[in-house]
Amino acid sequence: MSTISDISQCVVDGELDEIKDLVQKAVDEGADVSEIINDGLIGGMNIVAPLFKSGEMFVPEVMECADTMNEGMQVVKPLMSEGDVTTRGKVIIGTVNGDLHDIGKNLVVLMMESRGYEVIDLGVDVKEEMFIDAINKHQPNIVGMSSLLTTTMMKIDETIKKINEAGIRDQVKIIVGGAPVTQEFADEIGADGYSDDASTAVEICDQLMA
Ligand code: B1M
Repeated sequence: MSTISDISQCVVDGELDEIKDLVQKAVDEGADVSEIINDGLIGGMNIVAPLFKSGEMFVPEVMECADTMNEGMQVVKPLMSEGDVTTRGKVIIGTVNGDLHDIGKNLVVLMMESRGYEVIDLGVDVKEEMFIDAINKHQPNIVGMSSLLTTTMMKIDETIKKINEAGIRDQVKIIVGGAPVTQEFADEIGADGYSDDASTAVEICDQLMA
């Protein structure tokens, strides 16, 4: 097995203690930084994503894989130049106003970053105006909103209405998700995409970007 596939396997296995040495080994062997990132580190997460989707991997394991990928990135980050990672598009994402749940949203962020999206994570309890300010500032292709409470679900609707009122709705595609959110609700409030899991969220983004 090559060092690159060892790196990818190391991410899949979530071997946090081993990844830095392996990435350094690949660097010492003269591997391209882009190859280490895209085929090794991101490659590993690309194996993890469908396993998570099919229920063969669970949240804590996926978190370990992501931590391992991020740890490996620390070695190559200082060596990176423009073009080493292909950017698929820019996404801003947040958990809506009044809602502090971020485990699912963080998984979505992780999967998006692993797929090559530039993600600006606004965090939790993101007020409607903060989404609007972020759209104006970062000019994203996609806006993602997460909600875990039936009470905050309506904040997604309110945020979309405010984005409409601000006259910037046609600048972005909107994807929504979170445990109480359904496809019917997404359609009702005029979102462009909905997903009930992190892997499908990325597939929806790919479709929205096509
Ligand atoms: Co709270 N909580 N919680 N909670 N919490 C729930 C959601 C609840 C269902 C528990 C219950 O009562 N059975 C319930 C909501 C009931 C309802 O509204 N119908 C609830 C409640 C009531 C509350 C509080 C009000 C409790 C209280 O204080 N009385 C309070 C509210 C605080 C607030 O937000 N203002 C509260 C607080 C908390 C903690 C802080 C303790 C903690 C959150 C910690 C954190 O996130 N950092 C917490 C937790 C952990 C949960 C449960 C147990 C787990 C949620 C979770 O992380 N799931 C949850 C019960 C449950 O779901 N079984 C519960 C794992 C995660 C991977 O799944 O978030 O669904 P999920 O994300 C998935 C998909 O939904 C999707 O992809 C993800 C990955 O596959 N997805 C997206 C998510 N966002 C997406 C966005 C997308 C696309 C897909 O596009 C943008």
